[in-house]
Amino acid sequence: MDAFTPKREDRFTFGLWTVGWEARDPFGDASRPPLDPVESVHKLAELGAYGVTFHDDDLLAVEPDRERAVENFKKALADTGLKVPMATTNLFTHPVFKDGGFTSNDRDVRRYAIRKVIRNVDLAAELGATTYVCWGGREGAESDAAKDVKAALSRYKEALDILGAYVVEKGYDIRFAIEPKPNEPRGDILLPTIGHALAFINELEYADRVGLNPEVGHEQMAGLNFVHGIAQALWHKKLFHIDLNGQHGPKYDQDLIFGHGDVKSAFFLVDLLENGGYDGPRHFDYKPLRTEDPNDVWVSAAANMRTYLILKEKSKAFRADPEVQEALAASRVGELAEPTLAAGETVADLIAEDFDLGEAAARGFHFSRLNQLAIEHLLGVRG
Ligand SMILES: [Mn+2]
Repeated sequence: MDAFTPKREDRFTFGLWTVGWEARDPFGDASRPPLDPVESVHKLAELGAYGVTFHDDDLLAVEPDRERAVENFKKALADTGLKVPMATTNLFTHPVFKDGGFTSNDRDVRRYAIRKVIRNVDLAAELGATTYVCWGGREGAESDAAKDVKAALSRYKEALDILGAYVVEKGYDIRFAIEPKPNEPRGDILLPTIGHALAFINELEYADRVGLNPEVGHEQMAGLNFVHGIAQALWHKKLFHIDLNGQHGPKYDQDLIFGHGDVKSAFFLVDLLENGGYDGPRHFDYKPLRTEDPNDVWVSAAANMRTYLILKEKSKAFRADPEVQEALAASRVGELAEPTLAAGETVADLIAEDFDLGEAAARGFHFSRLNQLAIEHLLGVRG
């Protein structure tokens, strides 16, 4: 036990599919045996997690009978006190979804996909989940001739409108969260980034019930700044949930332990989540490396939470450092929060203003010093 030992109130959650990943990849078979969700619930509770999340199919890892699998899962939750804040649907593993779920060209498949979601939404509501994630991993194409993207977006909207109406009619306290991803498993996936998804949500019937579940690695696969994406999602009040993990730039989806990819981005992300108004669970969507044995899986799960808590401590020390506060002021970071026009000022006042262009252009912003202070906190030589 030390300062970085997770507690329930830290609200760390894990997908059953993370620790339960058997490590099958496109080039190799499983390197670990299936894991009983009951065991995952107990182990994660021991490690200090707050909750678990699941796809409908995750519950069937070792017990093919759905009713019995759900009973076993409920008992494990009751025995440990773990919560289920979020659930989601697997619309990607079964070959029937090879051209997508909500946006498959095959109308029968689209109808089946919506039924499959609804069945698990009922279970999610029963277990107390308030967020329902929609990751459209197979909603996409490899050929621009093969997909009418405008029609696909209409069908995507139709599915979310149907699901929105369903939860309203049932009186469920559930909001939907779209998870953007640029590619993999499809060559190109619809709603590839946070920005695309935010624009799409505006067109939905139940737009107030639909937000985002952005994932670190997914934005970084597109070469985008995840911290900026999260800040914009917060600005739109659409950060309903988050998937924390690690990624090394634009390549295949690595799903590394949180902080084991771009650690500087992870530092600023934790700083933003802790100070930027996000109050949802800190959810890890990572994959234990394929090289790891069943015991290593739990070492890797604990590493996610420990890294988050270390970065949270680093962020606090960074904010409290008088030299950082001075550097922030010298860089005019706080000045950006000040409206560009003063109260009562008019555009005419603005137009009439005298301005020394040369003097303003010569002012430095001193960002290098500020960034170095962040790096030094992160590297542990300050605070
Ligand atoms: Mn991922």
